[in-house]
Amino acid sequence: MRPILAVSPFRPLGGLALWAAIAAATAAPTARYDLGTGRLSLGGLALTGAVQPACFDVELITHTPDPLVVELESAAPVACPATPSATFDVPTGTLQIARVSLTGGAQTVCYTATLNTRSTAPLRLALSAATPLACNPPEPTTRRFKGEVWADNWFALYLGETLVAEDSVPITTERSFNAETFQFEASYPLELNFVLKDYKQNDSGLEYIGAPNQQIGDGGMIMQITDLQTGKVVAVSSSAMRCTVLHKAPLNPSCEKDRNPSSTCLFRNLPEPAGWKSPDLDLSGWEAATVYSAAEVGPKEGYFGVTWDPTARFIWTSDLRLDNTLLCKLRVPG
Ligand SMILES: [Ca+2]
Ligand SMILES: [Ca+2]
Repeated sequence: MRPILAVSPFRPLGGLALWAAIAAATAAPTARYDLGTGRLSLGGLALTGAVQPACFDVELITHTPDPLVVELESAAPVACPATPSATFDVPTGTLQIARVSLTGGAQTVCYTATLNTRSTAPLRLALSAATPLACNPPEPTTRRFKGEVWADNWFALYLGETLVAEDSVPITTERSFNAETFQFEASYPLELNFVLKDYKQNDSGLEYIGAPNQQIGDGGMIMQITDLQTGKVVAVSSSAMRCTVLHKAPLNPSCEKDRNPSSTCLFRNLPEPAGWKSPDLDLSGWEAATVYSAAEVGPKEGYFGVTWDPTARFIWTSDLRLDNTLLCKLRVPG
């Protein structure tokens, strides 16, 4: 089925209310015509030629297939984007759609389209021209985000494969408790990939070796990501994160007070799985992050300087003490 059909008599619109009803535009420049339902959705139509530009999201419904006549079903005012996907020129009564995708057929087809007004009550449009286009998806919109992370003892955050932030205190520091606040540019979806490390003096998994307080240290992490365009927290640490353990020690916790724990404590240390930062990674072998209370983690310096969203929780894998190096992933659809 071709979307277009005949050149229809041109007839400009009369009243401001009607132009306003049809003029429209949104930030995502995509118009869609669904063959199955006959709906033409203009996610961004700008009114031009008026004293003041006005923008709307518009929904039109097909009336007859030949020539294609559509009627305005709804129109909602929206903010005017810099480059609207569709424009309605008030003096000429011409509706131009930069890109309309035809769905509901065997395959999606895209066109640029021009429609002329046919009648005013209810508003009807007849498609007078359409040019096939490649169906390229719209460019993702880049936004600015703020990240806040408190880790016992160290973290690195990758956005996909790209390092975004790293704990400023090296993991070789025995007592390192600090929060990091940082900003980064990204577009949804966000693929958050964390490396988390609890401090250990060596592969024994112990800290303060040889001192009276020689012990098995524990971990913990809390984080939140804020979309600075909306001011909303869009990601937090929770059981929605999926994690896997790379370094675990001691496997025999009874070695904790041994005089030579570096010899007697057993450990397991796995390499990072190939491609673990990929959004397509099979997470079936990864565990859901375990949520811990503040009392269990015992947050220290840095944690108290951040206003945490109530949904942000302390997480780690299932063993706060023996699991020393983790990888954790979270996808934020946006
Ligand atoms: Ca530990
Ligand atoms: Ca620790």
